[in-house]
Amino acid sequence: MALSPSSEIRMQLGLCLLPILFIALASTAADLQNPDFESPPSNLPENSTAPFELLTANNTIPGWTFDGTVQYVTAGPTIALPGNGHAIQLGQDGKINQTFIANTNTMNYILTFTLALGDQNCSAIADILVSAPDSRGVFSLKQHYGKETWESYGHYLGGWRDGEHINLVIQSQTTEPNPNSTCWPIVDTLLLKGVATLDKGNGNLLPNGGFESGPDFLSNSTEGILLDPVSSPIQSAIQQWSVLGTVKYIDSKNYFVPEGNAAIEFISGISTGIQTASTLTEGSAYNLDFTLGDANDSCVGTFILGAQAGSTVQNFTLQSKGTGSAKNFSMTFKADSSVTPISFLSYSSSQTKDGVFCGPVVDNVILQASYGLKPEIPSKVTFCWLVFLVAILQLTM
Ligand SMILES: *[C@@H]1O[C@H](CO)[C@@H](O)[C@H](O)[C@H]1NC(C)=O
Ligand SMILES: *[C@@H]1O[C@H](CO)[C@@H](O)[C@H](O)[C@H]1NC(C)=O
Ligand SMILES: *[C@@H]1O[C@H](CO)[C@@H](O)[C@H](O)[C@H]1NC(C)=O
Ligand SMILES: *[C@@H]1O[C@H](CO)[C@@H](O)[C@H](O)[C@H]1NC(C)=O
Ligand SMILES: *[C@@H]1O[C@H](CO)[C@@H](O)[C@H](O)[C@H]1NC(C)=O
Ligand SMILES: *[C@@H]1O[C@H](CO)[C@@H](O)[C@H](O)[C@H]1NC(C)=O
Ligand SMILES: *[C@@H]1O[C@H](CO)[C@@H](O)[C@H](O)[C@H]1NC(C)=O
Ligand SMILES: *[C@@H]1O[C@H](CO)[C@@H](O)[C@H](O)[C@H]1NC(C)=O
Ligand SMILES: *[C@@H]1O[C@H](CO)[C@@H](O)[C@H](O)[C@H]1NC(C)=O
Ligand SMILES: [Ca+2]
Repeated sequence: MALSPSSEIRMQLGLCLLPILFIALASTAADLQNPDFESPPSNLPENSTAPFELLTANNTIPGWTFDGTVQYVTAGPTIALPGNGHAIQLGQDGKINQTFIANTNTMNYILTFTLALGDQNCSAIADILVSAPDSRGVFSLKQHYGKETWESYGHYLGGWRDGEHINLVIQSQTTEPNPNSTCWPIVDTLLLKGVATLDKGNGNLLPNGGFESGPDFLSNSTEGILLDPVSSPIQSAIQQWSVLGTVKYIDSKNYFVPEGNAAIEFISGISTGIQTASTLTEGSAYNLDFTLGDANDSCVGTFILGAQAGSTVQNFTLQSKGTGSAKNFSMTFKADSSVTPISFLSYSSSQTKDGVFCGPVVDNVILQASYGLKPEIPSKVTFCWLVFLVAILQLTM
């Protein structure tokens, strides 16, 4: 099933890449202070080599306020961290917080952070609650997907106006009564990314169809970023897509990515997927094009991917050798309602020889009206400037 989209649009898109790149650079967020805890707390015992230092009223963590049982962690033989440096363990009622100021150029904030466990010998694992005004997310390391003892997560934090003071609070949470038999989570390397509200208008009816707008990647990590289930496409770390099961946001630096810098790998087995919705003209025909691939992460097997648009459902298959492959597919459907849900679901469950959970990669999702002829579009230059101006308007709103 070959993809045959208008090459005219492709060319137009190529011409637009420059202004889009500029916008991406313009939308970096207000940074967090001491996001990786490499600036040590004040008044630590001199020359300490202990992996855990309990912080007291005599200590302060640069950039952060803390409360409850909080320990300063130094990576070593027993505790691995992504940057091999320092982190914070949130024990019983442990809590840290920092206030950042939302800035002009961005509307939505996406957080990347890493969780590790200091002790594997426990009957219960405490959760981490990440909260900000009108926003909360609960995470835990109960399920490991990767090969490291830590995992990085992406989380949609919220959207705020210029100048608003946002108090980011991270705290431990458990129902286990005995703190001694609880494994307390360690938090490290927080990255805050601001993204402008996305818009369609580049020949694709789906915003973020290439998954380029998502959480920031850690410079030192080869592990990708986990995205837990999220039912709202608005409150999703991959903007405009809700998540079913757990998916991995993968970067082209460490994985095979079919298009651009990022793609989605469905890792948590059967019924893992992503979903969005588009307002279409009822009764009209549309093409849904996408790339199905493998991430070059030794994930061998038969990948079966179900694509659904409204009531049209079709399965697509890829034989993966796990060495980085991609195939373009296309599905034509008639919109049976104006708001049409569009989803991709995995029907396969895979693990590498090392026990790393893996699966099909989806990227480059393009939804277009199916005229059989090329759609009418303005001249190249006008088209690019329109994309650019719309984006600028969004940024300055
Ligand atoms: C800490 O180490 C420095 C040099 O490494 C040494 O001069 C100092 O006496 C040590 N302090 C303590 C309390 O051991
Ligand atoms: C804080 O430091 C003072 C002086 O070194 C000490 O007397 C006190 O016990 C310390 N407080 C805590 C909570 O560790
Ligand atoms: C990346 O890792 C190297 C070696 O482990 C370390 O020296 C460096 O500080 C790390 N960089 C960051 C940004 O964590
Ligand atoms: C942490 O939150 C408290 C209120 O709960 C606030 O007073 C304090 O300033 C916050 N700390 C930082 C560093 O923002
Ligand atoms: C793990 O916990 C059990 C029961 O509390 C204890 O007997 C054992 O010594 C612990 N092992 C380690 C390595 O701490
Ligand atoms: C937890 O352990 C500490 C020392 O290891 C002990 O003093 C305390 O009583 C224990 N708490 C509970 C609830 O078992
Ligand atoms: C797609 O494949 C799955 C698993 O083999 C099957 O359960 C489902 O019915 C198939 N759907 C279609 C539309 O063929
Ligand atoms: C897959 O990864 C290997 C290194 O692990 C690399 O040499 C190869 O070029 C990659 N293949 C693709 C298609 O990216
Ligand atoms: C899939 O289509 C994209 C354009 O949408 C193209 O750039 C890419 O080369 C195609 N990939 C394959 C494997 O055919
Ligand atoms: Ca992409």
